[in-house]
Amino acid sequence: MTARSTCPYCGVGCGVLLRADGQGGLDVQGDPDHPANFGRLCSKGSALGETVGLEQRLLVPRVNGRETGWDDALQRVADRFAGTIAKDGPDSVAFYVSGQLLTEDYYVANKLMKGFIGSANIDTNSRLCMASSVAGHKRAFGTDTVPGTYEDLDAADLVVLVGSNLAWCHPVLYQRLLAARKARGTRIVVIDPRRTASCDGADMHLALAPGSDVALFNRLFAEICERGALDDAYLSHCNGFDETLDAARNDDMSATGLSDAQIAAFCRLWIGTERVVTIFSQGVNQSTSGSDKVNAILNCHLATGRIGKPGCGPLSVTGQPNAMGGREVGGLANTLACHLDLENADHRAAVRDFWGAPSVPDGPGLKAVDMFRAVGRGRVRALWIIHTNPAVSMPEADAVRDAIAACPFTVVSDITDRTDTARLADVLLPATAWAEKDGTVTNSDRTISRQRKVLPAPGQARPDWEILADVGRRMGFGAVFDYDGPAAIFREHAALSGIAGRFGRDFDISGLSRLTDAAYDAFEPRRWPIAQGRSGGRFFADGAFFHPDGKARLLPVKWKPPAARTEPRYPFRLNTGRLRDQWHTMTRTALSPRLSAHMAEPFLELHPADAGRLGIASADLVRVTSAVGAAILRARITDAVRPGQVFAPMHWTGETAPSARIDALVAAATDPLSGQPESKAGVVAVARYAAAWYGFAVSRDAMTPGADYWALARTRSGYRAELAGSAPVRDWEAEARRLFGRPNAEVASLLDAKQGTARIVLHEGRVLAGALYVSSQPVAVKRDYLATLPGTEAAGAFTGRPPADMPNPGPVLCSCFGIGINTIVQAVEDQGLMSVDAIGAALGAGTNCGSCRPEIAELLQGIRTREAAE
Ligand SMILES: Nc1nc2c(c(=O)[nH]1)N[C@H]1C(S)=C(S)[C@@H](COP(=O)(O)OP(=O)(O)OC[C@H]3O[C@@H](n4cnc5c(=O)[nH]c(N)nc54)[C@H](O)[C@@H]3O)O[C@H]1N2
Ligand SMILES: Nc1nc2c(c(=O)[nH]1)N[C@H]1C(S)=C(S)[C@@H](COP(=O)(O)OP(=O)(O)OC[C@H]3O[C@@H](n4cnc5c(=O)[nH]c(N)nc54)[C@H](O)[C@@H]3O)O[C@H]1N2
Ligand code: SF4
Ligand SMILES: [Mo]
Repeated sequence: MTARSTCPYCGVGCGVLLRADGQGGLDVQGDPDHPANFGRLCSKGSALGETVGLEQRLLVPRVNGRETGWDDALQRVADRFAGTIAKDGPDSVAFYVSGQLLTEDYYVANKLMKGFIGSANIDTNSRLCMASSVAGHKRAFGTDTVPGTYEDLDAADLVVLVGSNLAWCHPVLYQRLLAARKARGTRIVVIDPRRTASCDGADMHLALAPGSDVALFNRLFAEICERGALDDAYLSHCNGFDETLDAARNDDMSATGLSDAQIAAFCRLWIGTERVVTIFSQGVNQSTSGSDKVNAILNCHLATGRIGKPGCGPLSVTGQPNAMGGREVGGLANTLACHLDLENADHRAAVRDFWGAPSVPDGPGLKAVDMFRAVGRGRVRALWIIHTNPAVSMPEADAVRDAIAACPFTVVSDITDRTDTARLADVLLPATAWAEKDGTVTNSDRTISRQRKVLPAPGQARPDWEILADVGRRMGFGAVFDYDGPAAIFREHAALSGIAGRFGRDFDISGLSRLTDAAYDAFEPRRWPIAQGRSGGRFFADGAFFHPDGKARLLPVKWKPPAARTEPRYPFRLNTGRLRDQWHTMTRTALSPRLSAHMAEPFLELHPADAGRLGIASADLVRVTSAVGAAILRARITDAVRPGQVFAPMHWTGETAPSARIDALVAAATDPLSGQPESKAGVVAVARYAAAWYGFAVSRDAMTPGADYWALARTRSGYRAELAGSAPVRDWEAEARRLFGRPNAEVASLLDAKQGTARIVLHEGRVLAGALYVSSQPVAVKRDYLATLPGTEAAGAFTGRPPADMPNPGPVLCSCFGIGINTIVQAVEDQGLMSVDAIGAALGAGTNCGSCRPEIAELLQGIRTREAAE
């Protein structure tokens, strides 16, 4: 049987067709009828089937590391929370939750904390993600409303990506944009300090100075006025024009570091194109001027009336699959429920009465950064972390890790015990994973879709909503947490939104408040609002806004630099972000050999001029330090970053590369309005890491590296690891036996103490169990070939190279079909292929999800340039 469900990764919210094979396996295809993707999936969605295995799953509740039953575990949670509240008041406890929770889970968590515990100390990883967009939307529109839809991308003539690497982070939307470009010549502008895969299809890339977006959009605003491009009729629906123009004219566009000609060209294009969509994401939100950046963008759309009409508007793309749903239920510490306001006494009273709750807090609770600081200071003494991994993903991650460890009582709900956060839990609760539970999510364009259960709950795992409701009942809050399933929770949420609708709020899905269980099961994707008299569509074409006077607000904003200044001690600006084939802290994507092949190791991108000056060569390791922490990463020398700027991915953790936890380096400076941390503009020092030795290992089974630097990745035949250390190792054979956990395997080794090289191959029977290659320089072996050998009888392990007659595909570029760079280069040279499409036709590469097409294009460009030079 095939079930229609939703991909559990990014906020595009692609529909998937799931078929369980009855043996724990899952076949995953794109849903041709889902309006977000029409059948397309990216590399991560396509590889979902590789991530549903149970080997790393948490299956039984644990208290202080010992397995126990649900009754014991949840009674302890309830008693400890109740006891702490009785002694120190409701604000001595906190929940830290996630934009990956389903709406039903999120609703129950918010109701429990804000309605019944009586504190607003519930915050979410959306604080690190969407908080600045929420704040910016509310300031401009009066509510947190995303005006447009995905269809606008099909109808736009210009799409501007601001701080968004859409090609890697919302790949299916990016493919949709490229399709529109092919059909109607849509122009694309990328505004990002760094050259990304999204620049490949772009007409213009503005590599502005980090944090300077406000100055650029202020210039655009001033130009809009000077060139007479204002929409005067629409402006009658907006307040604040004069102050905004004044601020825009007086801002300093030189802060952008862009030339006058570049800025003029951008303004000409934007102003001259009526149908313009401005997509923004973390390069905007994760900044100490994040909210101002959002408003600077919204100002330009409002002043031109380019909002709410087909093909125009600002579009904040959400990161997580239910980041939008979390905003709807009011899961942030400063929001209520259904887009109602915590500060509004009428709103509070209405929600309190609806819930039958004793009281609702009248002010905001602790936002994420402050929450973990309060934990560290002992002010929050019972903490429940659900569906997120803050010991890795919060800024000042070492301090956050220490605070969680020191908290008198920490509960963690996760699907695995192998996370930096789960390892710190006093009570660890096994949750069902996405394919094992029912509920709803809302994507970036307000479309609500069902997630459907197709696999049985493994072990004792339970859905998050059920765990939360059980604790609510055990804390004595009774029948209001007696739900017989997610449909009942959804109906309650929809009914509450009807009250919000009566207060004139945007989020109203009261049309679903009487959905039967059967209708909930059969629910088709639908965009909100869903209420009498209002259904789906866009907001604001009519000029009706949600401030008390019904008007929008233009906000005077002024550029300000990032909180940390570069200085002689910390001369580099550290930018961080995402890779195409990993999801956040890798608890799911790192299980997939296909996805792990794309970039198997954490790295730091730095400019060739900086590398030269610091004596850093390609493949060296570098030590990166900031005022709050340190990391060791592989150097990737590239002119994709500007001199003085470095970039590192956020994904690696204590489980996969403990010295590469990038948030250990990031200081917790926050936007004063939104509380969102500046994750993209820290300052650091970079130096060559003086390794005494470098190692590369492949293994059939998991390895336990203990080196100063290590990074572990999955392969089809087992695992691979990069290693390095600053202290010499005396006995490499003993080290290899320990690494591979095989004290009795047969060992063949080739050691050269003078050269500092070692090759050690372990066999069991005739089968290769593991091989370790050591050198005083970065190890030069054919990694992709060696990674195929464990578990086979192949003899090539000792030389580190494939036999001459064996093809070596090289590093994987197309994850969907596992096609390596060498295969593509060979085909280009042998068959004279001249385009990405021709390569696709010949090899299949790039024809499934399309996520690798920008990289294929870059490779092709490289080959052509090389040929031209020869
Ligand atoms: N593959 C993959 N996709 C994902 C995720 C994932 O983990 N992996 N996570 C999802 C989530 S939760 C999120 S929030 C989204 C994030 O999606 P994006 O926001 O697109 O991703 P990031 O890589 O975090 O950052 C985007 C870009 O901001 C740029 N940037 C840095 N500083 C500035 C600046 O001052 N101004 C401007 N204009 N740009 C700047 C960075 O160079 C980077 O290229 O991705 C979602 N999709
Ligand atoms: N430096 C830097 N730091 C960043 C960012 C950045 O760009 N740069 N981006 C920030 C952003 S935008 C985000 S969204 C965060 C993301 O950061 P996190 O939310 O910390 O990262 P995830 O790996 O998505 O964590 C999800 C956890 O939930 C678990 N899980 C999976 N399914 C379930 C389930 O059904 N139930 C439960 N209970 N648990 C489950 C997973 O195993 C995993 O441990 O990182 C932020 N941190
Ligand atoms: S774009 Fe990829 S990760 Fe995002 S929802 Fe679609 S398939 Fe999933
Ligand atoms: Mo995010």
